Amino acid sequence: MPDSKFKNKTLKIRKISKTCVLTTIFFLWCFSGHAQKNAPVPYGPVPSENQMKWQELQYYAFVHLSLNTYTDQSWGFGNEDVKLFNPTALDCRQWARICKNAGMKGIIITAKHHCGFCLWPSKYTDYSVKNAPWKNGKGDVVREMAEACKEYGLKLGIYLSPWDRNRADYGKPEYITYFRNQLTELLTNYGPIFEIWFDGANGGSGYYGGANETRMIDRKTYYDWANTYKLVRKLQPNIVIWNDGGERADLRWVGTEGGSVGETNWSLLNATGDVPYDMLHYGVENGDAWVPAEVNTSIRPEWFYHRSEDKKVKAVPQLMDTYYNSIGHNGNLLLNFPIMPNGLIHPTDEKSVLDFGKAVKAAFSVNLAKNKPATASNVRAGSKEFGAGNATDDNKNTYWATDDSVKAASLTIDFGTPTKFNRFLAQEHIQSGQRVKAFTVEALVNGRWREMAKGTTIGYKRIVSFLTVKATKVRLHITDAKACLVIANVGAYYAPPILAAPAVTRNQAGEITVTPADKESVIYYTTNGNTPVPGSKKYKGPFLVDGKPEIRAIVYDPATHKRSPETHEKFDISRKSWKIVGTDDEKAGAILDGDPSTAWHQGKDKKMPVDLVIDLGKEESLSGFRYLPDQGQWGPGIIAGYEFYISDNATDWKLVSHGEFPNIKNNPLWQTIKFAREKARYIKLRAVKNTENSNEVGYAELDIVTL
Ligand code: FUL
Repeated sequence: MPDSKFKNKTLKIRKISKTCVLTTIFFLWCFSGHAQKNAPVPYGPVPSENQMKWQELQYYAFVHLSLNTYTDQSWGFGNEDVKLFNPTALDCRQWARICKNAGMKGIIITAKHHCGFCLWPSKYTDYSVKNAPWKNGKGDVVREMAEACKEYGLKLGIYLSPWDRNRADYGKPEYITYFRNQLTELLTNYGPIFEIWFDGANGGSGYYGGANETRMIDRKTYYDWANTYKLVRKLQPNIVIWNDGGERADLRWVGTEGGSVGETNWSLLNATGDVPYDMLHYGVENGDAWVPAEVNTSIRPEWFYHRSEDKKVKAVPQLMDTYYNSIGHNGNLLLNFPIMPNGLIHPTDEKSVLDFGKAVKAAFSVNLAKNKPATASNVRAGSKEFGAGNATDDNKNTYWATDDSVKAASLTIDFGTPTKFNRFLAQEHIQSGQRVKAFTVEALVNGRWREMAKGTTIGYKRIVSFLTVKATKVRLHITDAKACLVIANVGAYYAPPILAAPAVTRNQAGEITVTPADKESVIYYTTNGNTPVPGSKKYKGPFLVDGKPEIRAIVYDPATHKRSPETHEKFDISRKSWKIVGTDDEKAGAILDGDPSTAWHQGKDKKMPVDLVIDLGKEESLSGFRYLPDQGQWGPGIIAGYEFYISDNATDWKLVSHGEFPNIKNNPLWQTIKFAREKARYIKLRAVKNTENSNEVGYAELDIVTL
């Protein structure tokens, strides 16, 4: 881990020496003899060899399997019965086959989640597969995973939760010995491990050997990370360490499990000090340590399998968005599969990820800029060795570089004939440091340059998207950088339209809006329950429907006659006559506007509990309520603990439901709570706790269930 200046210097020196050797060989082979002294000196922190190899993996899988799989929980308490674990059809080869076919390079398995249950027969606890009915206690999921990875040429990674809600000694020094013993087992007995994942969720309530209490630890000091890291690196010298919280590791979390890292994304952090959300999400421009971003997200809303999510598997458009927002934003993508209780990946998840792989291939297998003539406004020392052609030669070890004094320059690629494209990709030679701060992409159309996109950082890989353009040339114009430019690769691509099921929303007035994923397509819809086909009503803009409407819509590409899967939305009663009681803040309307991207907040000036009262306008027959937290990233005020009341007169309230929204902090999606049917005119959602233990409460939407 580049956790000290000393280490950084060592890495730089090592890197410089490596570059020197390679350049000398290259130079002796083809040119004269002074290239080496002209190569740009690495600027700022650079990746270690392990980080570099990791960065090149780009895309790999997470698998979540534990006792939670059998209890329908997000987090086990630690007292769940080991006898529940029985994945009768478990087939790690199925997981590996799917991952391989999807284009992934490795799999990280949850060897132990927060509940403490071990997927391998650890000799340090009874809370493991060895006491489960699966394979009569003779099974070892980690072993089967390791063998399957080997067979399919995938790398193996391990998730080991530092927090253990089962252990009686959690919170005491003895637990650290236990934790390290387990680490030693995992890092010794299963071959090469490419990544170790130390989850940041730490301390809280738990079983703790029967104590059933809350135990807090100091996540910076309790695990003595420095020595734990030493052990990890001794056992697996080629590993990279992921750690959210505690001591800085090789890789960083991006502050969200939603599947994106900032458009500006520096692979740098400071080696010491706190790392608030914006540093995680955007990196630190002048950070003194190389700590690149790994975007972890699940193919379903939750990490563990829940049957209720079988219809919520992310489809190609969402996964493509994730792709552009992770790999396209200088991050690596870690995509999770929740394993079913029978031990397999669900067929819907399989189809989705394979379709996603095909869509990535369709978009990025033909680089229209490859080997095309390229020129640059400045070339380092005027030397061919650093010429523009190095960025289009399909060799990531050669690069276009500018003179030391030149931090803004352009690179032009000549397609030769008018060429259709809608994506542009650029890569810095990050072994020389991350430098670019701002750039634009321009296309030459009918003799005039048109700006197609602009961006900030580039890093290992940056992809920008724009509407399809037909142009004879494309130009990458870097307008600002920390030091001279070192660009290893550029690419221009034509990504065919993705025919995704469109989004259908309804505002408070009852107006329906249909939004396609791809602006370049046509929408057909029905409101009478019939299947939409080309020839049904063509969507021209928002329209009004009364009652509890059923909207079915598709997206259509007239060029190929292909159509998207259908969106089928059944809305509950209209919220037209609803009123938010007790506030005259106009912005409160965001709660009822049907738009998940707008939100209202209250509570800053109050103390928990914070109430939201709504007058439904007339008595309704209720069987539940739905809450969508603020989908924004800044202080969303997510309700964690709630009480839900109903009333006829807004004075006498009856409590009909209360509890916690599990894992809502990391997965702030729609929460649907059902209760025994009741009649009422007023509803009250009382926030008793938010995820940050502050008083702020945010709401994107609130709805009721009458169906
Ligand atoms: C989170 C955990 O709490 C989730 O359960 C999941 O394992 C995810 C990958 O990390 O912090």
